[in-house]
Amino acid sequence: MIDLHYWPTPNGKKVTILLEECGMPYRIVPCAIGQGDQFKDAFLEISPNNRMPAMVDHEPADGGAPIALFESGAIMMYLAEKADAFYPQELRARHEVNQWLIWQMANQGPKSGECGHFRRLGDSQGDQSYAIRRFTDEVNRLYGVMNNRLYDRRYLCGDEYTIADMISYPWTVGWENQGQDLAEFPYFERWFEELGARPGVQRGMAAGSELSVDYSKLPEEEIARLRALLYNQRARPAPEGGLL
Ligand SMILES: N[C@@H](CCC(=O)N[C@@H](CS)C(=O)NCC(=O)O)C(=O)O
Repeated sequence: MIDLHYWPTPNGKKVTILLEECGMPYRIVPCAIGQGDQFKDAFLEISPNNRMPAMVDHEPADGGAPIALFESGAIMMYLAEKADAFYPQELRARHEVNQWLIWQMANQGPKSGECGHFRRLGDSQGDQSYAIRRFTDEVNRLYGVMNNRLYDRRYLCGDEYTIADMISYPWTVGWENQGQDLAEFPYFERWFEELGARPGVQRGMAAGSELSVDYSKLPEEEIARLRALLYNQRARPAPEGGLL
């Protein structure tokens, strides 16, 4: 059984899409990031970056001790390899998928996250217009990268639907809040509609939706509490007595 430490955000939904597409049994272990579960010692043991998703596979293929992983890209490569699905075996095809998966992890995910952060922030922390323009433009550039890629390919890596598509989808669902216009990206839109119609994608996107919180409806003091917890995080001190 797979334990998925999860909260229903785009980074979490990448993994539930894959699990649903593979029909792989899993258990959601809620990691309530608004309540600080990501800073608890037991969670940090499996995810030292204090971010979810994280995963524990209690039945790894080698029959050994459970395997714990953090970083959605690493989790997806692991699960797709285990299922032998959506991840081609052939050398060139596999590395093409790796390349686009890492593109997502290094570009589309972080830039979309910052875009959402600054667009939601408003003026409470001073003038954000440069940051909003910077990240809205970067996200626009990245939609363009996908649009050009999909101009003559059905999926990001060719004719086959792979984990590179699944990992890129959840961050695009909020295109409107990212200040984008899909009319600018017709080849991307064709892909977006096709993926959105897949039952596995729909189940993955809906996973854990009962946990969702509508932040826009929270009282001001609750929003201030969340900001104090989630924003401006700094290094956690290492314990005394380590290797020097
Ligand atoms: N690169 C990581 C990013 C994960 C990430 O940023 N997760 C967010 C939720 S989408 C989180 O756990 N935030 C907790 C926090 O900010 O303290 C991945 O793809 O797994």
